[in-house]
Amino acid sequence: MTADNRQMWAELGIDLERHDVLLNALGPIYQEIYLSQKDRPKGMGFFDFVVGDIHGIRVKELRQHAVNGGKVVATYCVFVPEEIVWAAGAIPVGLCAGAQFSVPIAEEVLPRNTCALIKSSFGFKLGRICPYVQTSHLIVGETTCDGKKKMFEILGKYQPVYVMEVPHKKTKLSRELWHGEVLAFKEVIEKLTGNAITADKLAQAIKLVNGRRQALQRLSNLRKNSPVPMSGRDALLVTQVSFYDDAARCTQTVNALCDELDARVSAGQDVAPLDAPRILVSGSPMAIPNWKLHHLLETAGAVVVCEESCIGTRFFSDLVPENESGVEDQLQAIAERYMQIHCACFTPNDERLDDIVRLVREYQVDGVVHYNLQFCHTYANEAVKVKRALAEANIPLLRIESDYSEEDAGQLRSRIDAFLEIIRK
Ligand code: BJ8
Repeated sequence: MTADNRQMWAELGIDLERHDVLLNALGPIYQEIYLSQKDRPKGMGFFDFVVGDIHGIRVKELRQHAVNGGKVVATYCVFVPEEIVWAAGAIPVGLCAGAQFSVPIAEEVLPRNTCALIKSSFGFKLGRICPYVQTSHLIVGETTCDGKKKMFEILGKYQPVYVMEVPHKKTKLSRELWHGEVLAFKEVIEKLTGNAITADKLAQAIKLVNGRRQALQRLSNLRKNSPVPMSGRDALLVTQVSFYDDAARCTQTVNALCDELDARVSAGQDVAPLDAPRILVSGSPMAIPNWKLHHLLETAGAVVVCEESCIGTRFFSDLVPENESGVEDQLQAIAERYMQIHCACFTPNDERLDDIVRLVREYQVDGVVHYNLQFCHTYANEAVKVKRALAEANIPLLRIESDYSEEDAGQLRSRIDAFLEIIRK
């Protein structure tokens, strides 16, 4: 914790006392979950460094961007089309909302029976403990679920918030609505930055974001190998960091990591015994530093090989076509690409069921763990259909509902042990 950083946080209005408690708690947790792993790829060193200075270097870069007249746009959902933000010369940053630390602060205002992701993100603002929130000029919310959309109304009292309307069906009418939302968002960002979004700028931005998606796809594909060349925890961390790191640098570091993993695969180097149960985690996203489930699974002897989630395949699976030439067609292509995200806020959302079964086959998965945050009604209800689909395909399933606290860790561990026992038979 440098004096330099402390001064920056003070200037950003951070509650330094609270913030110290948060950072001091993060170190030992990271040591236990990440640094204690054996035979990690060397390329993970970069991500360890980023987490080690989680509120330092990147925040400085964003502030420098602001000093140079640029804007920072914060988001909470993979539905917000970041290409538009980049194309206007602004920087998008996916806000972390995975810490229990900020939950009690949020509960001073929000109902307790709200999902942890919503409470955590709101608590970071209310408690003034996140320098990314403090650095951002605009927070972009969305109407994906009721809890989020009502929280954004309250958040708007503390910081400028713009909310995009994400439709809840995938009909022609809904797609038209979403297309209109994407057009409106372009105007909002142009007004915020004072920069016009041209076809050239948009083409560059599409390429930039696609490049990062392709790097993450490459990483994900490497996890299809048996033996698997990296742990699920490490893969989760890489995706989490990619939400707020610079996109070009992220593409570079992830590709460098993949080069190393290629060599590991050729050498047959593993991170888990060949007979370790291969797990697909599906459901609610896990914002940084929510590493609980992966840690429990992998310390119980399993290895997580894929996440059907917004910190997994839903984030990077689809690219925006790069062959459109005018702004209008590019925006249409962007809108279409985002409508391929199969979030449980949609009804019906059977494409997600197909995805899960397909991913089980592609990643040689032995069992699925369906994860939903407590009080998340969309994922909890959709789990009923996931259960049916997996039963039909004869794929073992464990349903887990949890929050960010450690209170249920013992109980979860017992359930995970029992599930792995069944898979091993
Ligand atoms: S596209 S998954 S990132 S909305 S867990 S806040 S749904 S009550 S996070 Fe999500 Fe976008 Fe969908 Fe992905 Fe509400 Fe559920 Fe909480 Fe959720």
